[in-house]
Amino acid sequence: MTDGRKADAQPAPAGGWGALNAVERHLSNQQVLIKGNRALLSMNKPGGFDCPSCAWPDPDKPHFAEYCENGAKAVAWEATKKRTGPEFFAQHRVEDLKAWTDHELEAHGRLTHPLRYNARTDTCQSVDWQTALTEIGEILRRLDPKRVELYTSGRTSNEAAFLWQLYGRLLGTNNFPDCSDMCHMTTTMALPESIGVGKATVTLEDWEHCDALFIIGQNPGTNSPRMMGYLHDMARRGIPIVTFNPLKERALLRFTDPQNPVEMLTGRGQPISSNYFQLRTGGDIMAMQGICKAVIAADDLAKTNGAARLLDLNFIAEHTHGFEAFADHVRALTWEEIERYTALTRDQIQQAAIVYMKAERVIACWGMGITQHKHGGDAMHQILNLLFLRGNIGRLGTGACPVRGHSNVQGDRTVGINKTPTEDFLVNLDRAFGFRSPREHGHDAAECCEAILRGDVDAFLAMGGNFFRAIPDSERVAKKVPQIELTVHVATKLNRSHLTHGKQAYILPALGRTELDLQDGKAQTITVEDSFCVVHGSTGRLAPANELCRSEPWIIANLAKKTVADRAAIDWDALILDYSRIREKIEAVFPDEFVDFNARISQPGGFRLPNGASERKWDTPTGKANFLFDPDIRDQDDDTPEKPHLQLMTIRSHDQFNTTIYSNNDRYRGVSGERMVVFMNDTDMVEHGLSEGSIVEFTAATRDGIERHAAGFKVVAYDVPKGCCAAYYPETNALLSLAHRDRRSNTPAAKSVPVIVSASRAGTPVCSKSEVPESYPARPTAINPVA
Ligand SMILES: Nc1nc2c(c(=O)[nH]1)N[C@H]1C(S)=C(S)[C@@H](COP(=O)(O)OP(=O)(O)OC[C@H]3O[C@@H](n4cnc5c(=O)[nH]c(N)nc54)[C@H](O)[C@@H]3O)O[C@H]1N2
Ligand SMILES: Nc1nc2c(c(=O)[nH]1)N[C@H]1C(S)=C(S)[C@@H](COP(=O)(O)OP(=O)(O)OC[C@H]3O[C@@H](n4cnc5c(=O)[nH]c(N)nc54)[C@H](O)[C@@H]3O)O[C@H]1N2
Ligand SMILES: [Mo]
Repeated sequence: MTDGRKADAQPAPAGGWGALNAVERHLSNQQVLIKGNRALLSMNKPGGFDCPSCAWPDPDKPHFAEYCENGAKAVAWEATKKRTGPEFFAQHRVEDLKAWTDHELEAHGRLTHPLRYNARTDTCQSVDWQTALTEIGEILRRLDPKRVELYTSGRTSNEAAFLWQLYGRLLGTNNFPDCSDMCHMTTTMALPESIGVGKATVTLEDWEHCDALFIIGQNPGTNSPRMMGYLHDMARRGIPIVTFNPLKERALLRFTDPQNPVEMLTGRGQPISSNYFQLRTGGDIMAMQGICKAVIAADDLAKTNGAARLLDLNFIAEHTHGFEAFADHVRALTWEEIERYTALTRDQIQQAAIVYMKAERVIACWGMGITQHKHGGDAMHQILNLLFLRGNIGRLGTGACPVRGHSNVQGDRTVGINKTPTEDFLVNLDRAFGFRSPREHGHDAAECCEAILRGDVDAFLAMGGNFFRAIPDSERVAKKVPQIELTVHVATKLNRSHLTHGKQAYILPALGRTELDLQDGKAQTITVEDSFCVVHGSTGRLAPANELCRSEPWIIANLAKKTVADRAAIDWDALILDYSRIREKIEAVFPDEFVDFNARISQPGGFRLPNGASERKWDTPTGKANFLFDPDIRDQDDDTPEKPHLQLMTIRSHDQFNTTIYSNNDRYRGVSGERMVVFMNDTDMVEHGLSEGSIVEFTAATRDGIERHAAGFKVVAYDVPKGCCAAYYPETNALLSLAHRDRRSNTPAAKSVPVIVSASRAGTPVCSKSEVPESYPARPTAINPVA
């Protein structure tokens, strides 16, 4: 059921007792109360393990309990006592398991044995490691490497990712689809056009010194909850926090710090955003340009009046390129069009501009609300333009702050998971390992899906993740997977991608980050890179889920021995007996970034990778920071704000980590016990003849001749701008067209899926397996299954 989910003026604060209670509940649901609590205390500390949840950085001096509610859920989920072993698979045919929900599949527990699919019985059966790896190796040796895809999800460590890319290149391919291709790839591609690097320019020290913060299209209360500690502290110090988000996200309105006794006792919480601008989805380009227009107008006036200037003229002159053209562009925009595109008023934009102009040191953060749009990169450029106006980059307390998702998604890229590797990198790799890497560019996630649809993929190998569930057009792609010769998934928990299998299929059980990884009797340390480019070590402590679980580096090395042993003289055993040898190789391939790698990971807090823009060194073709804009693009998705359809944002609930669904609740949005909901604006509901609780279906309004449908969503009245609505991912992924994506990076435009919403027709099945239910089931089993 749902409760007062309409975000009113005084919503209950996020965090607080609700968060603490949730931690205990999730630990006890997984039967790991004592073990889990102890594990949590060593999380994000020197000598402990890195939180497997998000990529928010660890402070040099961690708190006693340096974890958050959602980090605790991630640990409990991994440390669970529940198991999914061979007996389970003997009892359940794969076809039957497809009817289980995402939650049910993973909640059954940790995978314990290597498994091989048996087509005759339609079950997965236990197989010993050497047999599995030998068979996989033999199949791969027969295949054309250009038709092999190696997927990486962002929990994979630097060490494993480095071996994974090495293995792929020894096989002969650069096909490295990666979860970041659906995430911050927009940032990786667009940010360097502005400033020469594709990563955050800020450090935690900058966070401590900034005096105004802009949060654009990001929901930290759920997705990077440790960021809330900083927001809470800033808000208490009176530092303005300006939020742009179509949804009123509760933690950005008011938050109770669980470590603050007074707030915990009074239950009042701290207001977080000083200004909350509920813009239309896709309206960020014009919102940012509107603020720039107001700042430039104020500066023009100051110049006329001989008053103190508002722009940082020195920075603009010395460090930037293209200012005049940009200034002329925003001067020429009319307020009428800015209001129309953003659904904000001129006055609201002026308020944001005033906050910006009053501040000496500004940081701007963004997340999926910016990156997952057709013109996401163009929106990002406008955020950077705003920062440039007053020199808010490369100076203490200022900078660009994309907040990445998975805990090591950034590191995986840094160490070579890249479909378009540079020649310099390949030369170093070839020299370090004595072979010649393929030069032909490979596939990203979208291109991998297209290749599957064309029938051009013979093997799909996944290092973690839930690819066939997380991708756009998930149903269309999944239908083609059975034609693939070989699918292999290295995983901790069973998910829908494993059931979406090729002709020959294997599931290989991996150790999680929290677990002790013993090689040659010695505990191994892996490394990760956080969102602020800091690399540090992580050493698992918990007892492995099963003695047959293997570390990702072990699995890759042993697979390599069975597949590519003859292609280069690499002592794979030596590399995995001591991971510091893998790091020596990483250093050899990336001598500038990883100098003294092994020595530096033992220093508290790790070390920061070089970042030119944070020192005002601009590695761009102009040698400057570039003011970029495209005069023809005013909206992140289409050319006009008046659309015949609704723009659907596909978002995360508070109780999920991507496709991992911890529960069907979304505490901060007042939803409990269900995920098949759509958040709609009152006026849109009336115009569609709908009311609270109506059951609706979506038809994608993409004009590519392909029909895309999803049914069985219950309408929830919500404070969201007219024309926009929201529903959860991955239940909506079948609606996304593969072609609807950021034009630079191919990142799916998951935050603005054009949809037509209609009441479920009588007799139309809500889901493929059941009739329209009287009251909506708490377990929406088999709704919109992938295969
Ligand atoms: N607990 C938990 N933590 C996570 C994850 C998780 O699923 N659960 N996922 C991890 C991953 S991989 C990632 S990438 C991050 C994702 O973290 P976020 O970047 O926070 O991702 P989302 O929740 O998908 O969307 C962010 C916000 O964008 C807003 N939004 C939608 N469209 C627009 C728009 O057009 N403009 C603006 N300004 N805002 C818009 C939405 O209302 C939402 O609040 O979190 C990571 N951390
Ligand atoms: N519509 C829509 N689609 C989206 C998004 C959206 O906002 N809207 N967001 C996109 C984003 S930002 C991302 S990052 C992708 C996420 O896509 P993925 O990274 O592919 O998906 P996850 O759900 O994070 O993967 C969960 C699985 O990872 C496995 N796993 C967990 N820990 C480990 C480990 O330590 N080792 C190994 N080997 N396996 C492990 C478990 O089996 C688990 O089932 O989805 C994208 N898809
Ligand atoms: Mo992500």
